[in-house]
Amino acid sequence: MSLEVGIVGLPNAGKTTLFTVLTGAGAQIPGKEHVGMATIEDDRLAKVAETVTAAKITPATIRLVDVPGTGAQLLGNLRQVDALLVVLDDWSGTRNPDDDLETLRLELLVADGEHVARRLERVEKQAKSGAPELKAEADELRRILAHVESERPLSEHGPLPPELEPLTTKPLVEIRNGPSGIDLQLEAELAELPEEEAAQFRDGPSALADVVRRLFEALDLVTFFTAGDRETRAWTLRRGQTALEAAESIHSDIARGFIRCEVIRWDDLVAAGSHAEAARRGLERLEGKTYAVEDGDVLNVRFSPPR
Ligand SMILES: Nc1nc2c(ncn2[C@@H]2O[C@H](COP(=O)(O)OP(=O)(O)O)[C@@H](O)[C@H]2O)c(=O)[nH]1
Ligand SMILES: [Mg+2]
Repeated sequence: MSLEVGIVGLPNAGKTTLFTVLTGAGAQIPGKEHVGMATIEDDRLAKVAETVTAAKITPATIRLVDVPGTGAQLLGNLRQVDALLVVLDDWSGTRNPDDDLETLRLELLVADGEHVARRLERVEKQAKSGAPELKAEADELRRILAHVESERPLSEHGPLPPELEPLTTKPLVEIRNGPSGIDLQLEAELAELPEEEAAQFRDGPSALADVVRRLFEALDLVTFFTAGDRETRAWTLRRGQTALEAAESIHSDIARGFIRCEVIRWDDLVAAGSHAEAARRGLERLEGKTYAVEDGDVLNVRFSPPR
C-alpha cells in the first residue's frame, strides 16, 4: 500500500495544476476528483541501481487525490488519506493565503463535526437498547463533538475511538502558490520541457522536490531500497517501522516466510561496487524482524518461499 495524500484548497488555488505536475496526468474532467500516482524522485536510487546493474528501476510513489472543492461531503473523500496538501492562492493577488488557510482549517473542523455527529446519532439510537457500553460511547462522542465545536482540531484531543476517521488529526503541509512559495504555473510549464532544459530555468532543485521533502517530514517517512539485478526499487515506510513491515510492503509471502534481513547502507553498497564486495568488507549485517528500518537502508529479505 503506498501512501495517500489529499490535495485541498479553495477553487482556483492551483490544486489541479499541482496534481497534474506531480502525476504527469493529462487533461482532467473539471469538477471531478482525481486520483493519480506521483513518483518520488530520489538521486540515491539510480546510483544503487547502477551498482547492481539493475535492468529495471522503480521509484517509490505516493497516491494523490485532487479534491475539487471544500464542502464537508467532498472533504469526506479524504478520510483514508495519510496527509493533506493545502494549496493556497498567493498568485492572483486577490486572496490572503493566511485567511484562506484559516478558512480551510474551519472547513475541516466542520467536516469532522458532521462526521462525529453522524456517528453519535447512530450510537444514540443503538444505545436505546440499554447497553451500557453504547451509552458510554455516546458520552464519549458527545465530548469529542464539543471539542470540535470549540474549533479545536482533533489532533489536540486524546485517544479517539478507532471507528472515527477524522480529518483534523492528519498532518497538513501548506503550499503557497505564488512568489512567496512555489510557482505552480511555472512548474506546469517546466514539466513540458526535457529535464535538462527545465533545470536551466530553476535556481536550485525543483520546487516540487521540496513539496515531497516536506511531506516526508510531516509523515516522518524513511526510504529504503531493494537492489536486485532484475529490479531495483525504492519504498517508503514510517520511521520506526520494522524489517518485517518492510517485507510486508514488498510481498506478503516474503513477510510470511521471513527468516533474516541483510542490511547495508546505500552509500556503502555504492562505494563497495557490488553486494559481494560489500559482504567481503563486512559492511552487510543481518537483522531480524524487529529491526527498525533506517532511511537509506538497502534490504534483502531472506525468506522461505511458501509451499
Ligand atoms: N498566473 C498563474 N495562474 C495560475 C497559477 N496557478 C493556477 N493558475 C490558474 O488558475 C486556474 C485554476 O487553477 P487550478 O489548478 O485548476 O485550480 P484548482 O481549482 O485549485 O484546481 C487555472 O486557469 C490556472 O492556470 C499560478 O501560479 N499563476
Ligand atoms: Mg481543480
